[in-house]
Amino acid sequence: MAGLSKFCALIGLITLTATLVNGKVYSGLGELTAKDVYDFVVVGGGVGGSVLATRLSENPRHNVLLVEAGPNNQNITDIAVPAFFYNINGTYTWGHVTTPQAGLNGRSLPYTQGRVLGGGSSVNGMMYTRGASDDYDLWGKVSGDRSWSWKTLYPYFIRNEKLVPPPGGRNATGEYDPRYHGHNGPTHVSLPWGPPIDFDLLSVKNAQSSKEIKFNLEPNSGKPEGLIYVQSTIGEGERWSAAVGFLSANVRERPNLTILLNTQATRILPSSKSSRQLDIRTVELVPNGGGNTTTVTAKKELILSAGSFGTPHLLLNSGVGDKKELEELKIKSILDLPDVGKGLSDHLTVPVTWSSNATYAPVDYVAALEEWQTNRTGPLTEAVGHQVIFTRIASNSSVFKEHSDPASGPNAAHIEITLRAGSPIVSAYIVLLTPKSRGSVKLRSNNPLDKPLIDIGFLTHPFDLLAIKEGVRIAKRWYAGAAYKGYITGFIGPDPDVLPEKEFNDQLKASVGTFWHPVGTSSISPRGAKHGVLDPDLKVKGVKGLRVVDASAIPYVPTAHTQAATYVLSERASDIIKDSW
Ligand SMILES: Cc1cc2nc3c(=O)[nH]c(=O)nc-3n(C[C@H](O)[C@H](O)[C@H](O)COP(=O)(O)OP(=O)(O)OC[C@H]3O[C@@H](n4cnc5c(N)ncnc54)[C@H](O)[C@@H]3O)c2cc1C
Ligand SMILES: *[C@@H]1O[C@H](CO)[C@@H](O)[C@H](O)[C@H]1NC(C)=O
Ligand SMILES: *[C@@H]1O[C@H](CO)[C@@H](O)[C@H](O)[C@H]1NC(C)=O
Ligand SMILES: *[C@@H]1O[C@H](CO)[C@@H](O)[C@H](O)[C@H]1NC(C)=O
Ligand SMILES: *[C@@H]1O[C@H](CO)[C@@H](O)[C@H](O)[C@H]1NC(C)=O
Ligand SMILES: *[C@@H]1O[C@H](CO)[C@@H](O)[C@H](O)[C@H]1NC(C)=O
Ligand SMILES: *[C@@H]1O[C@H](CO)[C@@H](O)[C@H](O)[C@H]1NC(C)=O
Ligand SMILES: *[C@@H]1O[C@H](CO)[C@@H](O)[C@H](O)[C@H]1NC(C)=O
Ligand SMILES: CC(=O)N[C@H]1CO[C@H](CO)[C@@H](O)[C@@H]1O
Repeated sequence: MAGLSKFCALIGLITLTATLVNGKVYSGLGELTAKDVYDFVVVGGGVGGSVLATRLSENPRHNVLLVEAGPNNQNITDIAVPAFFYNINGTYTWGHVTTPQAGLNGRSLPYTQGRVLGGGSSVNGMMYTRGASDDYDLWGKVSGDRSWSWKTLYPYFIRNEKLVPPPGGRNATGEYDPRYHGHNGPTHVSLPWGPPIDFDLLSVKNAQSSKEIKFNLEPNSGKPEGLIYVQSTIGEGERWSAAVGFLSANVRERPNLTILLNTQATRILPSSKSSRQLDIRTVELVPNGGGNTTTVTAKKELILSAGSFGTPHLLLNSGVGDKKELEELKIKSILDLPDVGKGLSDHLTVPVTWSSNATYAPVDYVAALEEWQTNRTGPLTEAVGHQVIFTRIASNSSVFKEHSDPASGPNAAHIEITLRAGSPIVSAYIVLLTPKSRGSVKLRSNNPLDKPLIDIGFLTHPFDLLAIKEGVRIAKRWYAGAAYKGYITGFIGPDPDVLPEKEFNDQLKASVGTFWHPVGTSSISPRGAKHGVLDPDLKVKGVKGLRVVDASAIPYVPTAHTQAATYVLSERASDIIKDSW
């Protein structure tokens, strides 16, 4: 409780009113003046928040404040260089660690989340995958509002994207289908700098003889199944985050947009007592590292875009959540919404390896960094391998005798397999795209500056272990293909068909990780439903003035990496909000 009393002692409320407007980037709360007044206040400058702040301030009548807990994203080499994705340190992340995982023999996992302008898109692996059309149609089904669907969101994918040539400008014809891409949007997407190497060509050859996995020219058509070339949010040889693409220099100069960095939102508060409906447009802010709090009230709407952990954390701290659970922590309930923080859905992954007979010259990092600095080309413009596989578990698999198929539909893959050349080891991540396990985000205490309790719930549903085993078997069959003869010399494992079951399961549980795709912690549900957190227009149920626009609104994790889904959700949300004012 020491933290709490310290926090309370620092509270000295300053309330901001009045009317002067000037677009700025403030590096701390001290620079915000009591004269500033905003129509919209957006909390969290990640994917959702960057899109919203930019789109809403396109209307010169709207004055927007974007609040971000972390620092600016600009001029940071570890962020800008795609290959340095693995180096990004705690300066730009939250340092979360999960609770001990019941499904993983009690192991806790470190859980990276961006804490910098651009949020996840400033620290992520940059893969650009929309997922299956069925994933988006499922949003419509579970929210009772068919205006969420692949068909209605498709124009937003196009509006969001600018397909650009690979770094260095090589011709990537034959690795994608330009018909499915946008060419004028803020988010740059490209094929890899390097042309297909021998390893990639072997994969294409293997797909020609595989009955199970065929080459698919375009993963982002809504039908991603097959062997595909990776597309990434990389432009001009640099990471193209939401902060780069949306919060560009021009946008930062808009008089109607203020970006407030290094400032954490701690609570949201009711704004008017006279309103019959609970009206929440006020946010309490604290400088990064502590200090006096300030409140800001949006004239029109407060929008939470703090991500799948940050958004439920903020709602719960404010008394919006399960009343009983909050009262146990001595937090006054202002709205009983039991599903806040529940329904967390994420992608688990397990690494497996093969021995290989190939030889590759290692990257010369000194030369590569010089090339990147001089020309924005070279191996450092790539973060992951050139190809992945999206595949389904066969419908006659024994897994489906015991469990119903969780896939959103026939276009959705159950398993992703990453492909990456290596010598003398070829490794792959097997990813379960359709988990049945669910986790939660809860509070550790009533101190809003304490980190939340993040329980990712991995392998708590028996389907997931069986399904990931099937994924390992699919990968084994793939590398046993004729094209790899003399290249792949053996499966190292862990092998579910060789190890005793318990031994395999224990090895798997010891190595399971996340692909960092949490969603569903403040999910949309039908208007009037008792379950869920948001109405289909992303308004918090029963509240006036408050919406959530980030990955936490997505009810089930798409069968893809989640930034593209978050981009389209936010693009459409910006139109919904603009149209309502
Ligand atoms: C390591 C990693 C690798 C990934 N790889 C990929 C990939 O290759 N491809 C892909 O498609 N997706 C990937 N993702 C996922 C993708 O980045 C996320 O789905 C996406 O960023 C979600 O957007 P969001 O707006 O919901 O949240 P975020 O982008 O996380 O933004 C939330 C923002 O809110 C801020 N915030 C939180 N709480 C507060 C608060 N109280 N006050 C003020 N600000 C706050 C945070 O600092 C952050 O900037 C990866 C994610 C990670 C972490
Ligand atoms: C980033 O670097 C460029 C070029 O050196 C400089 O013009 C710009 O002011 C820097 N921006 C920030 C935010 O430091
Ligand atoms: C993290 O990396 C940045 C450069 O990106 C560096 O300035 C900072 O000192 C590093 N912090 C730690 C704790 O290593
Ligand atoms: C790229 O290559 C394709 C065929 O490989 C060719 O048809 C096309 O003209 C090339 N494009 C450019 C811009 O050179
Ligand atoms: C906090 O507010 C108090 C009272 O207004 C003031 O004396 C103190 O200097 C402030 N502290 C900081 C860190 O600004
Ligand atoms: C940069 O590109 C130019 C032109 O292609 C080339 O001559 C030069 O060697 C490159 N520099 C580095 C450091 O790779
Ligand atoms: C599933 O069907 C395929 C043919 O479509 C067959 O090769 C395979 O053995 C079957 N698997 C099981 C578990 O029945
Ligand atoms: C490894 O490669 C060499 C040369 O390509 C080949 O002669 C040898 O048979 C390969 N070994 C295996 C185990 O496939
Ligand atoms: C609300 C507000 O401040 N609107 C201003 C936004 O910026 C334009 C110029 O781009 C001004 O004309 C508006 O007054």
